[in-house]
Amino acid sequence: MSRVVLSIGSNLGDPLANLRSVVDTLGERLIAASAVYVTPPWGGVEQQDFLNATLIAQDPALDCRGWLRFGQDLERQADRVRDVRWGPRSLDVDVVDCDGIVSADPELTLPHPRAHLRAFVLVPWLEIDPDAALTVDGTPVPVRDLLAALDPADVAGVRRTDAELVASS
Ligand code: A4P
Ligand code: MG
Repeated sequence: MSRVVLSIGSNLGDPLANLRSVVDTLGERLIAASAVYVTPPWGGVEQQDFLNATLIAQDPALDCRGWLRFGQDLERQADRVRDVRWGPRSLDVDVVDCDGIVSADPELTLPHPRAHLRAFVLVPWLEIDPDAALTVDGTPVPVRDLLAALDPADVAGVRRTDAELVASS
């Protein structure tokens, strides 16, 4: 059993459909999905804006490595090509946090080593979990404090859209 926070992003192909593919595959395992946000590219590569969202999910049959593979399978299904680091992609699924585990394993670093620097992860996460905390340098820090420490221009650049990931019933 594990509870995971996933950050999903896309800026190639049909970005909204690519994000929805993750939610559709999660099905009943989805606990919460943020709104969809338009976000300027992070990391210095000139490219189109991204659509990003943050999800919380739970699966009795998956451990944290299982969640990494889950994300990688979906990236493959979205025909993701790995060429430029931090470059354009049809789908990126990052494991932000898994059961609060801390690990420096390069194959699955937990929490995600850059999540605390990224408004496009933290803003949607705070929307679905106002009490969320992330371990940074060994200390759990409220996500709202991490956001307050970021450049306000970066935070303001993360803009909520009306798009829904989960079909409203
Ligand atoms: N890996 C280690 N830890 C993790 C983790 N917690 N979650 C390993 C996911 N993967 C993890 O990833 C490279 C390796 O990281 C994998 O082998 C995996 O085992 P990758 O997906 O092949 O390569 P990448 O995604 O191009 O590299 P990287 O460094 O993971 O990039 P990021 O950090 O995912 O950043 N700007 C906006 N606005 N929105 C975005 O979504 N995304 C990126 C990608 C850059 N800029 C962005 C966005
Ligand atoms: Mg990635």
